[in-house]
Amino acid sequence: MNSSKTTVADLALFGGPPAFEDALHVGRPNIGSREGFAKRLSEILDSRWLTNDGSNVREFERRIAGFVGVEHCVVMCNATVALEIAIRALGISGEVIIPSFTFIATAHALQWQGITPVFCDINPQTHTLDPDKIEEMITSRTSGIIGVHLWGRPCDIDALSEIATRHGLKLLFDSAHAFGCSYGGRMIGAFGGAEVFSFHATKFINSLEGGAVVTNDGQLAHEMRLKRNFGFTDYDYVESIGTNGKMNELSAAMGLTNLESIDEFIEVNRRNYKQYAAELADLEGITVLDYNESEKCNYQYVVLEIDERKSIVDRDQLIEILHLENVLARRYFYPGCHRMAPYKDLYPNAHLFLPHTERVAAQVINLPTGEAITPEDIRIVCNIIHAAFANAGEIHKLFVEKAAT
Ligand code: T4K
Repeated sequence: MNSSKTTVADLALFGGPPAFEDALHVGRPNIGSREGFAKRLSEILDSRWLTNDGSNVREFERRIAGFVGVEHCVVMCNATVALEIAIRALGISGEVIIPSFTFIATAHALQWQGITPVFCDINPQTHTLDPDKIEEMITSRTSGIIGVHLWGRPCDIDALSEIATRHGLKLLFDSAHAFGCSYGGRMIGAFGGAEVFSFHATKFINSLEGGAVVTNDGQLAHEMRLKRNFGFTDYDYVESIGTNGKMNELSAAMGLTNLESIDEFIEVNRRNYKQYAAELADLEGITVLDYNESEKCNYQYVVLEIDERKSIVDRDQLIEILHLENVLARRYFYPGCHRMAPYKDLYPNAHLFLPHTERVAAQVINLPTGEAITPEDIRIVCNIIHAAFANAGEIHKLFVEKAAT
């Protein structure tokens, strides 16, 4: 292990010992009070009520709705199924406009049920749907828009709402990253027809696996509850088509426990983000994506943009350098949904409309954060990046040699 790197020989790329013995992951779960979770777990086992609208699920729904300031919350087994159910309950069909620069689940939730995702470009500054590009993608088959609050940074909700209203389209938000964030002083969750949160293990508030749809539309919430449980309204009466989207009691107990630590998790994420931003501030061509701190932010992603026109080390070289040091930085959401199966074959020309998506997807790196990462870990990660920049000439030569062999 070598936690301070200066010369080229110090880098694992050139045979030096890796900076970390154990891998540093992006997405290490935050874990709240172990005693609190153990107590809830014991109560669940005593009650022998393990799933299907149990008391922890109901309490989790009440807490989320109260926190966000909406009337209804329907928790589900994960956000992908929550998206699928929300899409069906909203009556979305035909074509739906979404960004390609998102996790694949946003697109799959549509395609899975025979709805065509139409990929729209992003604004390269915000990384979210570019409202100026949406209208040219609307056809007679378009029934909705799904905006994604990527990295917890809200879409231009006002512009999207205006376009959706003017064209009579349903507006749904994939808010998987944006629990605890606000837009114009209102919590994310209160916008559009509905919004979907993820509580996957890698999210800053996790319920092991889990998701939720929040809405102020009572009828929509009722339909989603039915669809979450096969369409049952009574023991042997099915009112509509449905699936199994239920959250179990253990997940809800984990979610409730973690929700009690939300302020601490945000504070740790904020501290980590500030440290990365400060330690990488002087590197030409690298930007740590910022948050609008006049709003509430969860700071759950530390996102670097490597501008290939200015940086002396490129994105993929830096990823390889970090991985060899046991820092498992990620390229979320490379290469964009439009370049993944099945979309790359279904819509082979999509890239022609997505120049900003293509460029941003080739520039982004996500660094480890959350409560599993210490200030010393961050110092070491930043030291590796500084050492890579200080030795860029040698690194460049090595990559050229590697490419030639
Ligand atoms: N919409 C958007 C915009 C999303 O980002 C997501 C999910 C969704 C919708 C759908 O939400 P869910 O249906 O998942 O609720 C991860 C997550 O699986 C996914 O939830 C997340 N977004 C996406 C951004 O990241 P992977 O393939 O990177 O996950 P995985 O399981 O490989 O975990 C990443 C790393 O985290 C691992 O390398 C190690 C670490 N890890 C992971 C788990 C599960 C741990 O240390 N402990 C763990 O328990 O997609």
